[in-house]
Order: sequence, then C-alpha cells, then structure tokens
Amino acid sequence: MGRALIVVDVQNDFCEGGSVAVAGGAEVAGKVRELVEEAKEHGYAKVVATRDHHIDPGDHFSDTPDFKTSWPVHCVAGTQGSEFHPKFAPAAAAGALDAVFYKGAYAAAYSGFEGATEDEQGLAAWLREHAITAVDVVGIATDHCVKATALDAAKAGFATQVLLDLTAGVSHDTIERACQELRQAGVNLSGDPAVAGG
Ligand code: VGL
Repeated sequence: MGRALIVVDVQNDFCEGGSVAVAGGAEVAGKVRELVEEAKEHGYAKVVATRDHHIDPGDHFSDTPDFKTSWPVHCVAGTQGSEFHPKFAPAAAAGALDAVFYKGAYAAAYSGFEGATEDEQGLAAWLREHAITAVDVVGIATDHCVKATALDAAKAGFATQVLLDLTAGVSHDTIERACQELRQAGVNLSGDPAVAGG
C-alpha cells in the first residue's frame, strides 16, 4: 500500500512578496521542489498538490483582516498570486505532480480535502483510487491549510505525517497550537516548525 506526498498551497501569495506573505515560504518552496524531484527515491508512490483558488470566497477576504479567519485578497484564480511559487513551479511543469486539487472558489477552504481536480474528483477519493494509505503533508501555512489538510487526512483514515521542516507558518502561537492539535489527532510530526511569524 502506497504513501503519497501532499504539497499544500505553495503559491506566490503565501510567500515573500505575496499578499499573505508567510516568512520562510520561498525557502520551503525550494525544499519542497527538491523532495518532489526525488519523490520516488523517498518512497512516494504519488505526489499531489493543493491550490487556494478563490473567485468570490465571501468574508474569507477582508479590507480589515484578522489574519486568523479573514485575510487580504489572495490567490484569486487566474492571477500571478495564485500561481505556484517559482522555486516550486518547475517541479509541476516537469510533470512531477500526479494531480492538483483546487479549493476555495466561493467559500474559505483550508483543507485540501475540500478541493477537487479539474475533473471534480476529491482528494480522499483520488488517494483511495490510487491505493494510498499513508500521506506526508508539507507546504504553507503550517497553522492553517497544512493543519487542516493533515487533520482531515487523519480523519479519513490515512496514516498521516507532517514534515515540519518543509512547512512555514503565520504565527508562533498558532503554529504551537496546530502542532498540539495534530499530535492529539494522531498525526506524526517530524522535524521542527519554522517559527517565522510573530
Ligand atoms: C491559507 C490563509 C488563508 C493557507 C489560506 O494556505 O494556509 N492561509 N488562506
């Protein structure tokens, strides 16, 4: 039974220079690219990615965001900010991703398990169809979309691990809390979180 790598939201708007810039995002993008390029050597049967893909997500966007449940406009479908970060994009362009799951068109969607491929297949169904039983989760942001994706993976019955060295998060406190929640849910945490925010 196979293991998959899930790359969460390694997009321009979540990296330095983006509208919801997470410190350390670009560095994570580069490290994730290296892992994706060596996915087979690392024992991954499949590699998938998620993308925040907003059209009109209601109060997920705000002019006065609290950076917890409301955010500046980000990852609007079709914009540069929604594209994969250039340090990660070459892996996608080289065909290293087996599927991409888009989420959040008309409402906030933190978990990749709320997303779907262009053929409208959800992540859990896709993983099961490809005989995946275990997943490693990496990407941005540790305390939001990585957390939500890993929690949903565990809930769906996948043996779930977060590779913290390949994540970047928004703030120290919420990263700490995310790590606690993940451990309590039976998610294995490897490495150290990059505590970059404030
Ligand atoms: C995310 C904030 C808002 C994420 C998405 O990808 O973690 N964070 N939308």
